[in-house]
Amino acid sequence: MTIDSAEVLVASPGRNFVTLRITTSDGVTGLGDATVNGRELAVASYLRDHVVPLILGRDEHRIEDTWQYLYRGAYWRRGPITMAAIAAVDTALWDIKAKHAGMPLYQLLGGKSREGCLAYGHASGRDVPELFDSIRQHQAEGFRAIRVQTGIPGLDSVYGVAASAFAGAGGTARYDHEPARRGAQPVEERWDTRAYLRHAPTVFEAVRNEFGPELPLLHDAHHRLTPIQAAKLGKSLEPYDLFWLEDVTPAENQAALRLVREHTTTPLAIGEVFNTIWDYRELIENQLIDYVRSPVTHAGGITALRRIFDYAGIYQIKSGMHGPTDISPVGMAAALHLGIALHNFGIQEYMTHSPITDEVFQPTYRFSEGLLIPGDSPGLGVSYLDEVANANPYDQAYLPVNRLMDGTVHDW
Ligand code: CS2
Ligand code: MG
Repeated sequence: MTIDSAEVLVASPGRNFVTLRITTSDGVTGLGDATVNGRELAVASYLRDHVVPLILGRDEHRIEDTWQYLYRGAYWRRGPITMAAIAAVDTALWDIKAKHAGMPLYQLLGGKSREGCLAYGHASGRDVPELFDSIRQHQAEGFRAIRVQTGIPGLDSVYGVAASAFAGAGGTARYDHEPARRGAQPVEERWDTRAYLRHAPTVFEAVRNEFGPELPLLHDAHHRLTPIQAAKLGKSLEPYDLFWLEDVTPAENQAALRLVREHTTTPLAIGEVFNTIWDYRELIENQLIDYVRSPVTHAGGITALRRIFDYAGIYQIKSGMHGPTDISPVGMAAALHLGIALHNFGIQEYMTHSPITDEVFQPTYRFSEGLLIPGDSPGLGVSYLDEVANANPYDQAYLPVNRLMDGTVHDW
């Protein structure tokens, strides 16, 4: 059997997605997610113009060989666009192989290592009372671990907090935060690190007083602190026993985390913007992080991410796969099949997709009592309804750009 066709599907059911659909000569289809938020068309072109012509006619069973062919054969390696394109091909081929085998993908990956994948939800509020409402709402939905993000006095908008509540299921107010904004230009936000460092510990103190010591709490500093500021935040949050503190400082300079480690025992999660095992090498070998955040979609697919987790497992570092809405249900399904099979699974991020998104992708994974469980149908357990997708064409959207109060461009 060979790869007969490969379609690059770009649409915007709720938000923009890029999906690769491979069909084999015996009519089996496989799906892969290639969505890079705010740069979707770059991956679509990379796939359409440079990858699809190269994979047509190839043996769909040779996943590792195809991975190496696309990675080494490109000469120009790594980076978010290349690795998302390779991830889409890889994921689609694993979907096809599992369908050929007549089993859910996790069975091919070694079978279940647990009954389900512990998931964390996004609670947020412009202030503490709104945050408490959002935490209670997520607990009512079954979440057993909660990410906490709040507004900061003096700042109009910050990462992770919806500008306004909108009606969720059953009319309850929801504060989900979709970071990408439709438009020809990115919106600009202002940031004040000192205000944030003063405010964050007071929020976690309030949450612990209100919800007690057991509830696993996560927080995303979203790459905005210098190493010493990151050390200070980690230390100031220690009394509140966080499950993890995420992206506390930009990690291109992996050694920066040494300074953070010297000052705090707050567990650290990093990697959602990483694309290869090389981005992690120093962090993992020197025990500088506790959770690997890469999703299947951005780290070269199941073939490559499984390798990163096996490497991290040597250092007792666990998975914490990125799972916001800009990871499509195809990417989420792939994460769950890998996550349920993996030994060193830690936790899975779960930002629920909108109903129209789910209508297109028909995901068979389910959320039950705080756990995400992949479907049991052969393959990944996702589909792609063209007619619904095509009724929602791509619509340009960008992530915000961040500036300090003096106008200096800063990490968003
Ligand atoms: C975030 C994301 O979920 C997270 O941990 O860092 O929301 C991130 O901002 C978006 O995925 C960017 O596209
Ligand atoms: Mg994050």
